[in-house]
Amino acid sequence: MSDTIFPKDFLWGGAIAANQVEGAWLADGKLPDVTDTVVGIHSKHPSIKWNKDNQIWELNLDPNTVYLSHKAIDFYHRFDEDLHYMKEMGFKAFRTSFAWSRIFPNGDESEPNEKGLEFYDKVIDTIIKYGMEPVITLSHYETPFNLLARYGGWTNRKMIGFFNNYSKTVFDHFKGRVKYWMSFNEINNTMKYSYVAGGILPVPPKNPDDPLSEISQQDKFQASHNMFVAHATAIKQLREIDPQARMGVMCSFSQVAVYPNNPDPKNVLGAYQFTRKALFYTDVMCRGHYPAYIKRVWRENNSAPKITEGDLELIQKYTSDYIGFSYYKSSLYDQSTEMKVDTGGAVGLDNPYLTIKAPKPWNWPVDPIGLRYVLNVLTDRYELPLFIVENGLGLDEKPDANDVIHDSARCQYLKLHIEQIREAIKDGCNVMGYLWWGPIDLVSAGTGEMKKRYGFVYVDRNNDGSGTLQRLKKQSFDYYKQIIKTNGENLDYREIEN
Ligand code: BGP
Repeated sequence: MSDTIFPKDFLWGGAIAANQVEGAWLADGKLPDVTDTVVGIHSKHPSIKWNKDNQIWELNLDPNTVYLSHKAIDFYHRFDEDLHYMKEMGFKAFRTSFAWSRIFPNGDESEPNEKGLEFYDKVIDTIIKYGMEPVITLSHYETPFNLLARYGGWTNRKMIGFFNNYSKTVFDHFKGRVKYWMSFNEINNTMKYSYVAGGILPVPPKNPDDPLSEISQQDKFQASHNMFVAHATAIKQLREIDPQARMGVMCSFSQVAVYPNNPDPKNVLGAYQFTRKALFYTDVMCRGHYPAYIKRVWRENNSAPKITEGDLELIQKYTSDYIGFSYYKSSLYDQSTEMKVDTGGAVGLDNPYLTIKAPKPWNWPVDPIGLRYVLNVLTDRYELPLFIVENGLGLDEKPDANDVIHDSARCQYLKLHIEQIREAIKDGCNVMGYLWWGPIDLVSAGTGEMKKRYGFVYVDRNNDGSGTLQRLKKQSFDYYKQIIKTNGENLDYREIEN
């Protein structure tokens, strides 16, 4: 046992996203969103086709492809049972997203789909009934497809109005019930996953067979700018409608734990510049202005966004209340190798100092100290409350003959990361909470598969779409329960394994 470090009101819990769990992709008036058109956000060719006559994109599903997210784990019909598992573990907070296109199916309606609101009434009320604080993402890669198909998505300034009609509707509707909001999941992924995260699609396309290749740097900065304005406007709305509530930014900050490969100054500077690609987003959304370094990028690449009068004042005035972020892994930068990104952060060279074996086939390196590093960088730069809204380990696992799922690797991952959060709190970081990514198995965002399982609860569904959808607790279930019960004090998991 070590000292009690975690504050009494620390928000222990877990996080999921509508599109990765709900299924029921066309139920009760919902229409497709951008994620419904792909199998994983790494996909470069969405299932869509250009209709020249009507000048609009249409869905073009491949009958031989399994789009697992369309049915997902059927949370839409099983949310009570699933949330009950979270209650059993003692969760204090539960994060999910609203599927924007359940509430505004086409995205450009003026009135919401009542059935969509009714569904989230039930979900929110159940979360609260089970003693958890709801944490809601307004769009977790879930822009209504019609907004891309017809308007080109976030490069179009009209998107600000559509989004803020949606945000105002849900703020009014859930006032007093939802305290923690975030606007766009991993908004910094707009640069790399411009279609799914950035919600950008050229209309009309120059090359209808490969529209994503047409998205320019300027498009990405324009989409980001429009999202900044929409985020700031949402904060303004929230402060008027529900002053007790808080709006956070949400970024993928594994991309901040980027280490230089060696002391070569070019690598040190290069690694730092790489982290700024992610920090740029919080610089704008938390400090309230565009940082100087980005203006050089705009100048040299001719990629400056069009900024409308009043935008900068709005961004300056309405900054985020807290920083929500995901952290999965660190990466190693060397100027000789091109850095890539995936849903877990950045991908560079292998780091020989990381000794825990990265689970295959995904090979995401395990680096708990990287989390402490990120927490400290963010504290130094912003001095804002920090909310770890995603951290987790995906494993390919199956129940044994006795229906037991041995996941000590997950327990170890949890233990090591919580130890580092404890250190960061001692360092002086203001950490509000810790949400495990995927407390129940769900569809992977990156690859669209079921095989990459994050849950404390197993779901019987496979990559080919087969499975009974039956739920089963894994060994880590009791371990996380113990951690929460002791407020992060008892991290011993040997007993649980036996
Ligand atoms: C983050 C996303 C999540 C989630 C997680 C793990 O980028 O916000 O939606 O899925 O990554 O990634 P993956 O599902 O690809 O393993």
